Amino acid sequence: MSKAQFAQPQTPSPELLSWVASQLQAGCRPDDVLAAMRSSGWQDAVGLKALEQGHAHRLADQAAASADGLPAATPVPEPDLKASPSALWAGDREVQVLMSLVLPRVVVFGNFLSHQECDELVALAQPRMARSETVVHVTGGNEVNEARTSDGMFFGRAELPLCERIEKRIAALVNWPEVNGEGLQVLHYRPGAEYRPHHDYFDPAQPGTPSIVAVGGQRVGTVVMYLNTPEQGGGTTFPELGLEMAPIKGNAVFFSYNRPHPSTRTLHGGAPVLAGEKWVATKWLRERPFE
Ligand code: PD2
Ligand code: ZN
Repeated sequence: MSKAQFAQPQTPSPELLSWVASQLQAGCRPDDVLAAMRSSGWQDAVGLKALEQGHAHRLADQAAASADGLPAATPVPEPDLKASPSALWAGDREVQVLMSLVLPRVVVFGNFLSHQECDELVALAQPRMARSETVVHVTGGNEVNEARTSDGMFFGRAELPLCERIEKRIAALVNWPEVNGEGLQVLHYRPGAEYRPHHDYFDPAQPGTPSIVAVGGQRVGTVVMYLNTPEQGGGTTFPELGLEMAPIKGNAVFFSYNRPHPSTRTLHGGAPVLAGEKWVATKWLRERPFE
């Protein structure tokens, strides 16, 4: 390829615009954002255009949100996809970027966990499994619920070296402090079990929510990691997007939500397992340190 071809004018990609918007939302200085784009190979003219568009988008979003009475937007975890990489270094492992959607932000990662890590996590969780409970937003407590017919358990954050390793990997991959997260949750679905569509943030209209978010603030992102490959069914679905993630052992899906509101279009569920069984680990990321 000739030098002239390298010097072709670039246009900002959707991934670049999304990354710029997230950096501005997180309070980064425009000069620093521009420098980061330059070091990823983007021309300054493109970087400036992306900054301008990202800033305009953020102002429009803020204005629309306050006009509609929506909760304020908060910074969210964000993988660095500004140069559209096919793989990312997650601190101790290379992870593939298999699919990404900008709005809502959904990213599918391949090779996130090794098969050995998946098997170890299942073996460590198995003795502690109990029928899953969901948070009752009215009271802030937990109860068994027909919407979630899996069994589950929670590890404490960094409870075991394996948990800590996975938590560090997530933190590195989505650029979010390790302490701003709940411990890993492991879920086991038998044939017919499902997790009906829901949002992972806590509904601000429910009386129990202030006590739930008093420590750590709202949930702002989710990573669902597939610990096995069910024979049939068990995908993670986003009904508003017409999107279904195949549950493949070792892969993970990440999505974020910048305000606790359905406008984030992050309604998602675990489709019924039709044959075989399904194991997942979920990590919920919080606004602030969860401790
Ligand atoms: O197991 C899943 O696919 C799934 C789907 C929706 C898990 C969760 N939500 C969750 O743990 O929040
Ligand atoms: Zn969920």
